[in-house]
Amino acid sequence: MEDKIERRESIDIDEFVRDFLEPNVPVVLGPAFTENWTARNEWVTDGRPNFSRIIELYHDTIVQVAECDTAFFTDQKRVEMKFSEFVHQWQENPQSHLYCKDWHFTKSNPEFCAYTPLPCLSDDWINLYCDNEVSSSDDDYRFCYMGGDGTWTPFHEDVFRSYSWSANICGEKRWTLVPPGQNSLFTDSLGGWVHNLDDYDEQRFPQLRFLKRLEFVQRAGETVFVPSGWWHQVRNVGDTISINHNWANEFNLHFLYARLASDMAAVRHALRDVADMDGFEEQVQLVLRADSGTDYRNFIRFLKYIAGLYMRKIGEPEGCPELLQFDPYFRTAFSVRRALERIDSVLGILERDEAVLKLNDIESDVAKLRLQIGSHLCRSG
Ligand SMILES: O=C(O)CCC(=O)C(=O)O
Ligand SMILES: [Fe+2]
Repeated sequence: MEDKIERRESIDIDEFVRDFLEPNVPVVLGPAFTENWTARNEWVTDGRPNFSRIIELYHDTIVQVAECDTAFFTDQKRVEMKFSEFVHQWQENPQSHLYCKDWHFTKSNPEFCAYTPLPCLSDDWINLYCDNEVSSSDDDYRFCYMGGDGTWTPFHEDVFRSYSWSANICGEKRWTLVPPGQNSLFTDSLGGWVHNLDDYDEQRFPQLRFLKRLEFVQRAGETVFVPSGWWHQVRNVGDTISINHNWANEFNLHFLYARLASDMAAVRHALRDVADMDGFEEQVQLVLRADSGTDYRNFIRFLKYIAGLYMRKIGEPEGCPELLQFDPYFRTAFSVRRALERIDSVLGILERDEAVLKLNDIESDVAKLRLQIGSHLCRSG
């Protein structure tokens, strides 16, 4: 395992797929990729946040603010407040380590276009699905993070085991990224994991010192690609603003499925004493949805939606407007086939998954979708 993060100042889509998506390894992309972003030009003056401009854009929006010094289960204590109040408290009392996180800021002011995702990071099925198929208008995976020196995010793996990318608008972040396959080193006998890699109980995590990690600094303007299943911890140096997305496509679909399946096994195990009751399978899905943010039905709906777009694209290459926003140029006929083949391969595993076999409606959905994909692939081959 290399102990240095790769950095690239320029990259095309095929190189990004070959060097980072397919092998599932991280990279830092240089500041030139974001130099034209409105956020970088309007939100920063002399390397520091331009608060009056940002408050003008978002003042009364309610944001979630973490108190970084107070752990709360696996996260930090969170409170809600107006954005302008958050900035006021941050400036008045930087030692309080308040960190505005997971803020769906594009929903707070849809007219203002702060950024455009980098081409190599824009093939994003999660936000495509949320924009077009999810009824709650709040739901997307586009976020802004803002906080002063010493604010930080505890050790975690991203939602659904998705990818993330994180672009620094100003300030610096110190990242620790942990290559997959080492969970036993940071997990205790009860399944809890370490909160802070820089300050932990050695009795509880005696193996943690053996953890292989990649440590690096992300500077203003740089974008970090975080691969699927790489746990990470992040600490801000100076006043820091960043924009990030969670995202997925055919290259990490199997990670998303594996995460869902293992979350479901855990729920099944937790509910094992009532396994005989009527409606047990539905109960498992309900708890899964509450714990993991999704369930099998939603995952299959997601696959069906994305596969539907690509099947349409095979039939009418110019005729799929939803896709244009996400892949204006790089879905060649070859990569459309690849997307469908990989969706089909996950569906093939799902077909034999215990949960699918027990939920009849899903079982027939999966079978139908596989037939449809199969016939489109035949026609296009
Ligand atoms: O910047 C942070 O504090 C956390 C970012 C993060 O966890 C991510 O981009 O996945
Ligand atoms: Fe993360």
